[in-house]
Amino acid sequence: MNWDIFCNVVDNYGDIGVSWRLARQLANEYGQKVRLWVDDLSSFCRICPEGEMIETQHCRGVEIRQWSSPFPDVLPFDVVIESFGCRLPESYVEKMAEMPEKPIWINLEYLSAEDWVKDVHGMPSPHPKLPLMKYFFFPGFSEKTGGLLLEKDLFERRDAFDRKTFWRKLDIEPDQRLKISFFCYENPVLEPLFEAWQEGDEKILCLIPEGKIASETGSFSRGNLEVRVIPFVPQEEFDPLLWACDINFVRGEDSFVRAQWAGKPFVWQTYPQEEEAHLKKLDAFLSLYCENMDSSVASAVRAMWRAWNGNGNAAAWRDFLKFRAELDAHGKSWAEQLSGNNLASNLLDFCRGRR
Ligand code: TRH
Repeated sequence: MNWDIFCNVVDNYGDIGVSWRLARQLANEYGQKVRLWVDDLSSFCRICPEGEMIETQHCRGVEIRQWSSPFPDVLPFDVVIESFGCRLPESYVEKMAEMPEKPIWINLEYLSAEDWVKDVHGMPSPHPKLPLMKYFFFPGFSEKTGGLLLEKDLFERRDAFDRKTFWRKLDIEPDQRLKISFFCYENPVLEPLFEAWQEGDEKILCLIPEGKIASETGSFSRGNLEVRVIPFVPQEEFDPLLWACDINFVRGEDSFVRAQWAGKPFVWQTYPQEEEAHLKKLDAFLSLYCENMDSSVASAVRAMWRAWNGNGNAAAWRDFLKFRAELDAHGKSWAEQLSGNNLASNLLDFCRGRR
């Protein structure tokens, strides 16, 4: 099939991160023809540096088109994905309605572990005026959802990964220090967390990818903590950083999923939303993730994650560290458990079944 994926970059890299990952996977693993429409090419170029600020280009087997206004006069493809409910151009929707065989229109939704997701995943919604049907496709953690984006060979590459070579390339000694990758939003408890680390018993190397937070903290050494700013890498090179580190701080949606595939202890900062909806998402995920954990480990994880997403708490950090070995083992089986529900292949089956 031919796929049009639309991406409206709201902020950060999550919208383009998910759209780009899906586009690459459909094209390169499933042999699909994919055209990705992006309204902000500069964010695209950040996660795919070979990209250029031009109207049409091809990168990694995907056609990238600038989503401009007025929208170009093109014929819609077999499957049309609007990622995260971005509104499609009116003229394009009208063309969809004129096609003899109507395209399959999918709204690829945000990821959430909340229970209601399984009830709405796959739901159809007829267009109020035109002869078109849109389907809601929800990624998620349970079997009744659309699953998660996972490349075929990811676990194989992860398990064959050579940490030492990775550290040397970054010009970092593969020493005994605890290595933490640190991808986060602005956070009032960041300073107290750094203070706890600098005064803690363990030597820590905290790696912050270039960006807003890194430009505020810069690189420094204080007590047992060294903070080092590292380059922002192309999307494919983000996984190895997570595999190499002992603990990963992640955020948003895509890096959150990647940390789970890495199978390491991790801490998630949710994307802040109105009326604290993000805290509901946090708790819903914690309920699933902690379900089969020993109760003391589960309490430590809950306390740490809530501290990082709210009030801060040095004791929570110390407890979290104590359970590293347990969390490592849990991370591996959690990744295994989730890996059976693959979003790209579910999406293909969903669309094939509707043609
Ligand atoms: O950038 P984000 O905060 O994106 C957010 C969320 O997706 C949120 O749900 C959404 O509503 C909002 O954007 C608009 O975090 P996320 O989702 O983890 O995306 C980051 C992407 O950046 C991910 O694909 C990994 C990639 N990345 C790199 O390619 N190189 C890097 O060096 C780093 C640190 C990240």
